[in-house]
Amino acid sequence: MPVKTIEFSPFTRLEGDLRVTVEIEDGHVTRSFASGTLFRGFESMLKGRDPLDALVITCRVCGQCGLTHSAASASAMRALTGASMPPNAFRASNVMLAIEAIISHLTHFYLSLAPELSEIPGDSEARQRFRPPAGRSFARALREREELLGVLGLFAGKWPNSLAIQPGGTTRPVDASEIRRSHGLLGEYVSFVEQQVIGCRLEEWLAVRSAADLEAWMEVDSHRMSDVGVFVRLSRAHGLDGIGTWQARFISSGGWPDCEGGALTAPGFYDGNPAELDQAQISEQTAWSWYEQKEAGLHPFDGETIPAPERAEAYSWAKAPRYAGQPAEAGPLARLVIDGDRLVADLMLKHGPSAFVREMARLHETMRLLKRLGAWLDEVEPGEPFFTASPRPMQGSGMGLVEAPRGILGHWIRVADGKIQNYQIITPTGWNLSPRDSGNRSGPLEEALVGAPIPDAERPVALSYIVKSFDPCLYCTVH
Ligand code: NFE
Repeated sequence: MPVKTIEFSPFTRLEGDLRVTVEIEDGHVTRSFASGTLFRGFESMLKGRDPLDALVITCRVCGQCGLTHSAASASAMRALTGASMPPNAFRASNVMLAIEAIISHLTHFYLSLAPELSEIPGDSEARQRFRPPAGRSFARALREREELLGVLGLFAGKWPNSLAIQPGGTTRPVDASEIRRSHGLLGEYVSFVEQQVIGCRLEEWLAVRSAADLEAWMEVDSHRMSDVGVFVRLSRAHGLDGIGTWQARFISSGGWPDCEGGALTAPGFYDGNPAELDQAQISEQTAWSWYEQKEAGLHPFDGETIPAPERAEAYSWAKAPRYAGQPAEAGPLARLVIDGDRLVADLMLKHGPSAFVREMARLHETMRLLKRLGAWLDEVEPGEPFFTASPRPMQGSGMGLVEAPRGILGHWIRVADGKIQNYQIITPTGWNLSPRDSGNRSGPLEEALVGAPIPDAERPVALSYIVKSFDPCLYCTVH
């Protein structure tokens, strides 16, 4: 059989400019290439500026995860100056970052993945629920976002492009009545999730701890007829549990840190076994990217962003992040595997890191975060400080690692004489949609696509499910 090449671009307009090219032989993908096709140059525009400008500029890298960029930038500057945040700032940041993740996860589900499921021929249930704009689940999910955005309004002042997160803490202290109001709004949102998304109480969902528990959960009518229930049924019927796997190497910086040095999810690197994360092992390569090439990968403190659009062998504006020279996957699946979450670990054992398990991890994490949000709200102490004045960053370097909705996000800053000398950003989708490196190793998505069944090149649904399971954001990736 001859090799057939198909190319998709733009893939989704929701999350930036992505082109995916696959070669198909005997109805299966044999090679794939993921390209970020739009360069913007955030790292270049930061050079020479006041370090605090980075807070204002980097939160605009993306409309979906801007608070997380602020948090990474603020954390890098704290590392540089030795500043600290009061306990309330940890709690308030976690409230904001958790809401950003929940909104991102469910927006992805309802605006990106579910519309794809609604196109499955002959499934009227999926169509009536998920097809935009009139699908009943789709329409309600969009409306209900307002409740959580209301809590963000109280904690962040506005969203997106909020400046609430600063090196010294958060700039919008909340009082007791605002916390009560936040509980009310959160309660409304949780009711929606319990009624429509999972068809049961959050606690009941969180008691699902294995693939066998999930089977039992699916036996109950209200569960099976919830949006997650319908997703599980469709995934099984249409093979999402058997596509999109790869070697399963994961990275996480640990998400939602507390003031005692712990975090809601543990940091680590997983390559069959969990290991400690050593940030010194992170580098970026540009062998196949439209940038000037350095032989070895550069650690981001020494990273360079010098566009070289004339390089004929290159195919992406994304660089290739590597951990100890290896590609690694970021995101809810990575976080929960590294954290030892029982449901996700068991699903991985049964189905591998497939499109189904990747999406299940995202939905499961949404429930975990919703449950934790109420506790963080209770831990905020009105009247206590949210902010400590911190020195201006004048000299030195700092790194901020944060878990964004799509996984590990790093900002690295070097400052001399009060001006930014170098600023480098590595985003989660940068890890996931990495192009090849100098050893010709593909990134996680490129590997996950190999082997995908494409019986009909006019309708390559498997390809779409696999790409979407990574919830890619190309705005972030290329920045
Ligand atoms: Ni543009 Fe982002 C998240 C970051 S993606 S959404 O999550 O950083 O890589």
